[in-house]
Amino acid sequence: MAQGRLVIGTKRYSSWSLRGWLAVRLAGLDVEEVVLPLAGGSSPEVKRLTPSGTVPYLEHDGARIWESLAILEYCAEIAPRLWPADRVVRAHARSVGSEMHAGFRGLRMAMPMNILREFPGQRRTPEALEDIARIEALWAEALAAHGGPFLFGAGFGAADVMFAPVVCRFLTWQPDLTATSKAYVAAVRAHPLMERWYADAAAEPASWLLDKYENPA
Ligand SMILES: N[C@@H](CCC(=O)N[C@@H](CS)C(=O)NCC(=O)O)C(=O)O
Repeated sequence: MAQGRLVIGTKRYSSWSLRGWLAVRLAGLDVEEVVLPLAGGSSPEVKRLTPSGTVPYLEHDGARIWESLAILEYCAEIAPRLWPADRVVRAHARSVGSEMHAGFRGLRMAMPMNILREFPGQRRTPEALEDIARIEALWAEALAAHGGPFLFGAGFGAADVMFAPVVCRFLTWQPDLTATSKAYVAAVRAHPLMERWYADAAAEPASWLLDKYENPA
């Protein structure tokens, strides 16, 4: 029997859910997955099933965890390899992960996640471009220091989990990126868990589609 459940939003749109789901799957937690459609605002079903009224939300072996970063930290206690082993490198990885969690609003507002669509060249607001420049700089620094293909070396880790939805946004909105960023985007997209997430999204009901994400102005 499963040891708990992970409540997430539609895999097509729910960027925060992707983080929680990747962390849980990388740590190998045995939890039932509850996937809910989103309403593009506050959904009653999300409110009913979660303490914060937001997804992702994890119940596991007596623990109740909301906020994707807290879920990631919980998973990393079970699977410490998610963060780099070295204290100094781990501090760097935690910094970039926290910067993602707390920021990049300009990018998030302009270029929402819709993993099954492509809107190349659109929504290049000054705020989004400023965020993208910062993201590319921090990716380049980590990739150069640790040799890639992931931010802190060979393994897909916690920092990559935090940036996976950004990769999805870049694949949809296709801003101009450096060759280094493009290689990183390709490496993340090719990870087997990302393949699974995209396939699951494609199998979701058409009734879950939201016009504001399918037909952006
Ligand atoms: N900071 C939170 C944000 C979670 C969040 O805003 N999730 C959105 C969906 S991606 C949500 O649940 N919105 C409420 C709703 O759509 O009903 C986290 O990291 O988990």
